[in-house]
Amino acid sequence: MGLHSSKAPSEAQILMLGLDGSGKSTLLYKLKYNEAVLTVPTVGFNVEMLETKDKGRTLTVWDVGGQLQMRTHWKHYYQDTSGLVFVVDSQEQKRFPEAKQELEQILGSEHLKGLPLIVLANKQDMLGAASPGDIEEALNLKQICGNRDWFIQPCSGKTGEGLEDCFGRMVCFLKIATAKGEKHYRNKSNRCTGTTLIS
Ligand SMILES: Nc1nc2c(ncn2[C@@H]2O[C@H](COP(=O)(O)OP(=O)(O)OP(=O)(O)O)[C@@H](O)[C@H]2O)c(=O)[nH]1
Ligand SMILES: [Mg+2]
Repeated sequence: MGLHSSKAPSEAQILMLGLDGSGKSTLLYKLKYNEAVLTVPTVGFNVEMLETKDKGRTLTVWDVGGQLQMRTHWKHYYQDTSGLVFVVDSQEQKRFPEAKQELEQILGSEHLKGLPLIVLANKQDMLGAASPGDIEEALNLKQICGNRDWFIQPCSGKTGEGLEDCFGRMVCFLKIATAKGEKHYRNKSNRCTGTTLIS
């Protein structure tokens, strides 16, 4: 689903990417079922529909495997995406350069130009987890995000903390884009406080 229509879409596709082991599947199932699911590395994708408390609006979240051999397939999921979530393992600081490189490549895609981005600083429950500020700097977010709406959200797929805020904020970003009737919009991040909860 694109964002060209002036009518608010009731369903939007969200693409969730990130390095292998960053916690994408864990947080998706925590959010959807409020359960700690024992995950295995995703070969292919998982997809779940999340209902929001916003007049029947739903988000279809695609969680695509992040192993090296899976990353070449990421581009096949770009086409109908309305918003991006990029998950970072906050504890694995030695992989921040790799995460930065992958995110930079994703954001360079023409299909994803101008789409809102939320970076999830996951595994905040772990000792030694980098702060969102440190991750923002390590990934050089201000520069690589350009004019798109973006936000970095601390969270834990284990405890569930921060997950509803993330997708609530995404709903808000999508509404702003729809209201404007355009795919490219800028500097409105401060209007989204992430209060729309996912049920
Ligand atoms: N402590 C802690 N562990 C987490 C958290 N999120 C995920 N994990 C663990 O991290 C490991 C990898 O999680 P996955 O959800 O499989 O990671 P993924 O990003 O889906 O990995 P791929 O499918 O290979 O791309 C698992 O052992 C999870 O239990 C978290 O917030 N805190
Ligand atoms: Mg997975």
